[in-house]
Amino acid sequence: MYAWPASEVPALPGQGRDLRIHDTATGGLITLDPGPVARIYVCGITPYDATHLGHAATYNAFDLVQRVWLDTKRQVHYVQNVTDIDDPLLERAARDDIDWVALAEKETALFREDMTALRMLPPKQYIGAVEAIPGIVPLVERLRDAGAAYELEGDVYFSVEADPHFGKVSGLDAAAMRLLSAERGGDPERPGKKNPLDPMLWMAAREGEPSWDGGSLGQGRPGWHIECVAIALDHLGMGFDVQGGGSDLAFPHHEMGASHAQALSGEFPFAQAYVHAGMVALDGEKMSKSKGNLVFVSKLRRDGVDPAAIRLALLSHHYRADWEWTDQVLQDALARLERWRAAVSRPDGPAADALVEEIREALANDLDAPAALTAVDRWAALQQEQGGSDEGAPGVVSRAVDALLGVAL
Ligand code: 5CA
Ligand code: ZN
Repeated sequence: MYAWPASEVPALPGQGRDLRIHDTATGGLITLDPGPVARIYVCGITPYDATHLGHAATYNAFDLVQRVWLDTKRQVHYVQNVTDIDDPLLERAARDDIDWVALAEKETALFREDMTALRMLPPKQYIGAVEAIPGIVPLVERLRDAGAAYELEGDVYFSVEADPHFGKVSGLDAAAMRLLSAERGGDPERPGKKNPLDPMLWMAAREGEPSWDGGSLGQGRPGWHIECVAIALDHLGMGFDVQGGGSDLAFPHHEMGASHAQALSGEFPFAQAYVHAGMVALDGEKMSKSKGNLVFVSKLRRDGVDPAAIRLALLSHHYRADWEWTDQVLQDALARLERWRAAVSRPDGPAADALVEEIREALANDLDAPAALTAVDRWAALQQEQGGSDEGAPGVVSRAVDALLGVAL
């Protein structure tokens, strides 16, 4: 699948810092040590509805990871998927009496436009679940042949016991896992499973649902976790630097994905760090397509809201915090954007080298975007109150804000 166009990332004087980031598996901050090509996999959307601000906040966090790495003069190998076949997509298509393929294409196209408008750097590979099926089937066959998967009435399940490291991503106990599994696409109540937590790898064709040739697995479609594993292993390999997504993916999705990959390869870990963004809420509840309490990026854009202000609104919260979208959040971002634009539109200003270092330091410290915004606020206030005589400074600030925060002034 094609992704979306990259906005330019201006070069900055000096050199960025290595990223220290919170890893869900160890429960603390770790300093990543990527090679010359840093590798990141970020879980993509299930395209049955438009991109809401919760999605945008999560992709914003991982866009910052990319920008910090680029600033250290590394290349970034970024891979993202699109879950373009799954139950919610089929259910929504049936509800609205439309073709599920057309629905997925329409919402994926809108997502690309939203990402472009928000200046999110695109993945190098943007891969749909459907196009990944030929790579998924042999992985499921291998797991089955190694005894790490078993058949139940034509469906194939992964046996969580096959991975000695199972549980290390989320650190949850069995009872908590069972609750979340039921909530998030698992089927712990199904009779006949070896362990109630075992997730599906391959679902045998169901009457009236789309299915694909699964070789020795028979006609069917892939489970959710193996989709991301197949795509990540194909393009990044084991031990890549960051596995990213919202905190609702830590269990079961990233836990199961890590176990699939570790059972397949015999290696540990699947990813060096599991990084999770907090949940954005509206009216006191997590914004979610199933609840329908959504603010869409595309709707704000249609209403004429500058995407740079939407981005500033996202940046004004730490990525790990759960926070609430309110109109005030957007009003504050619009006011900030106006102040910053006024400050950089002058021909000269207060020296900016220290500011660039402050933004770098803030982002390298577990992506502390709010601290970076405060630093720019201070420079803009100084500009407003005292001005300055450094001719290059406004240009340096607008390039730094673009390169490191993805905000075009
Ligand atoms: N296709 C799968 C991942 S393989 C999926 O979870 N799709 S999604 O469309 O439901 O979510 C896409 C991303 O947005 C995920 O990382 C998810 O954790 C994140 N996300 C969903 N809702 C919110 C929210 N309210 N706040 C923050 N992030 C969210
Ligand atoms: Zn995923």
